Amino acid sequence: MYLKNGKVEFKGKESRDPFSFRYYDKNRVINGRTMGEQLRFAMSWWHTVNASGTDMFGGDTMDKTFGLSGMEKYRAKADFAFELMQKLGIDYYCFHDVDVAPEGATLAESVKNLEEMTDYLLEKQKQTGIRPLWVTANMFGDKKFMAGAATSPEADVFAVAAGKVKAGIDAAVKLGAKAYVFWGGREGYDTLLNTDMALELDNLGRFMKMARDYGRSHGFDGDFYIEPKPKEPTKHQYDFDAATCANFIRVNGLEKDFRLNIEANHATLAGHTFQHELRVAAVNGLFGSIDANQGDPLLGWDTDQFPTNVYDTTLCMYEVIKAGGFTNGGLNFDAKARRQSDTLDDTVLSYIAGMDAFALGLIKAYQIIEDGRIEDFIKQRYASYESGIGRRIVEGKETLETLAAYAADLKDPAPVSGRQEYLEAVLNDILFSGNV
Ligand code: XLS
Ligand code: CA
Ligand code: CA
Repeated sequence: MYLKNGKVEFKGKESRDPFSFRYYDKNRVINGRTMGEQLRFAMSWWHTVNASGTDMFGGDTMDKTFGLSGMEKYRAKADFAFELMQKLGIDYYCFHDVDVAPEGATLAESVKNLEEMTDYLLEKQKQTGIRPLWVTANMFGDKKFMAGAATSPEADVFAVAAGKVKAGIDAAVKLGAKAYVFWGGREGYDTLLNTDMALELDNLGRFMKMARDYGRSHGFDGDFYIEPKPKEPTKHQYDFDAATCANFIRVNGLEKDFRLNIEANHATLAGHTFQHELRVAAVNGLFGSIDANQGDPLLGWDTDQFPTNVYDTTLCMYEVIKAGGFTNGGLNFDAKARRQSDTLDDTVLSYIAGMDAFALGLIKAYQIIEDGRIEDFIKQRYASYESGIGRRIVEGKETLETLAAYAADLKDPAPVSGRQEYLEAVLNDILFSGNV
């Protein structure tokens, strides 16, 4: 197995060594900061360390048990995870509570297992300098959460979920994570015939406020993220998309503490582009972190594939740069190797593909900005708001009456071409010519 023998090195774009980076050069400085600092790659524990190829029609194609069971198995998985991250030069990881430690029969037992395993993780962190990008709790897998966690009709389920989040925040503080994620697994509904939507939404708000209050009074100074997703597993998830989450955050007064974790595959499930969701987060002041993956437009469910589409990674990094870059967030590969890519070598190759696609995206995103044709076009397109009547509109100095008087004798204002095809050609030009 490759992993046993080598470390993945940057060898440049001429390299034909499949186990090398062709674009990701961790220490290369672009615009004043290294690629590593700007991309902040993270490994997703659930896919990389646990997912074993199961789908609706068949069982495992990969064995990730290391021939062990119980806590021993979880320690072996942690050893594997840290070895993989070191070989790839990845500095962060993301996990759900039950990814790293087995669930017990009661909340107390589960928390004990988690504490034991986070002791182990902390040791490995000290040896390697790797730490979590974010932590979360799985509140969707177990049967008790079949009707939701914070939005469950059962108050006892709400209480267990609260206990899991408390333990998750404690783990985040202990391991030095600067973010805690809420993906509303089953926080939604399948039919309104059995659902009190108003109570469920209020309870979800109450739950988030409890998490914030607990975190802020127990040493958690990072970000809370909500991760939008429109459907799957429920038919309608409350955190449908970035705009819906922005409204939820404001309605509940959480905007000081909460931001968004945007996942590419979830954006497309919502009928949006990845870039759209990132832009909505940014214009609302809620850009936080990214789950880096891609869906398959022909399949239409949450396939969580490794991101290899360079158009998407470029436009993503363009949005990240325009939003000021990551602070506590980063690029978490919420992605799994395909069922037929069933060897550990495939896992390594998948990460290389995703990391290189984002490195190239970062390089190309800066080239879009330096090239200037797209940016200048947009500036020019809105130039009428920089002086005269446009400027007065923007400054709030006009009213419907003053504008009606101004417009009364105007001839039909001439619309200006949006030049979409030209701009798409410019993007191609930047992507397929020039240096890397
Ligand atoms: C599922 C989500 C999940 C979150 C973390 O679709 O992507 O993996 O990222 O709970
Ligand atoms: Ca995700
Ligand atoms: Ca997903």
